[in-house]
Amino acid sequence: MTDLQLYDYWRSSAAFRVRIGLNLKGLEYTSLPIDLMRDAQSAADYLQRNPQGLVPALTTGEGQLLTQSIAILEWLEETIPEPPLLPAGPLERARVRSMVQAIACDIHPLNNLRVQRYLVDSLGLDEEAKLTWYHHWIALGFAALEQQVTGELYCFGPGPTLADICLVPQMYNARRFQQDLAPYPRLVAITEHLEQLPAFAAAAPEAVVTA
Ligand SMILES: N[C@@H](CCC(=O)N[C@@H](CS)C(=O)NCC(=O)O)C(=O)O
Repeated sequence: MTDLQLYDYWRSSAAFRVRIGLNLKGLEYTSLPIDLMRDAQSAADYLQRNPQGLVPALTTGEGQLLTQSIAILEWLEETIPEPPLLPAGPLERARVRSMVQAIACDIHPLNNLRVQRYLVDSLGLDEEAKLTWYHHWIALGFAALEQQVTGELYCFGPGPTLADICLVPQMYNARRFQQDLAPYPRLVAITEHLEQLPAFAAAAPEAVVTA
C-alpha cells in the first residue's frame, strides 16, 4: 500500500489515534495539516472532502477518502491484519471495543473544540466554567475506564490494541487541560508505558508538530 495521506492536526486527539495506528502497522504516510486554530476544517475545499468538518480523514492508496478515526483504524485492521490491534476472540474483541467506544463516543465528543467554542461563544461560559465542564465529563469517563482496564501495561491483553490507541491521546488531552489524574493510577501507569513505545512516541503531538 502506498500514498496514504492523512488530513491531520498535531494536537487533534482523533488524528493522534490514527497516527499511532499507522505507526503500529508500520505504514508510511504523508501528513496534510489542517490547522484547526485557523478553522481550516471549515474551508470549502476540506468540507467537500469531509462534510463533517473534522479531522482526521485518510486517503487510501486507491484514492478513497475515509473519515472517522475509529472507522479508519478498523479499516486498517481489516486490510493489514498484522500486527493485530484487536484480540482474536469475539468476547475479547467486544471488551476492547467497549473501551474504544467509552473514549471515542462518550468522553471525547464532550471536549471537542467545537463544543468548547459553543460553551464560550454561544452560552457565555468563562474559561473557569468551561474547564469545570471539561473536568466533570473527563472524571466521569475516566472513573469507569479505570475499572474497565484489565492490564498493567496495556488496557487489555499482552500488546497494544485499539483501546490503547484511544487512551493515550485522551490522557494527553486531559493533561493539557489540567485534569487531576490522581484518581486513575492504572490509566496513568498504562499511559506512561505506552508513551515509551516508538509507535506512540512518534505519533505524539510534540513529535509531529510543524508550526
Ligand atoms: N468522532 C470523530 C471526532 C473527530 C474530531 O472531533 N476531531 C476534532 C479534533 S480532535 C476536530 O476536527 N475538531 C474541529 C472542530 O471541532 O471544529 C473521529 O473519531 O474522527
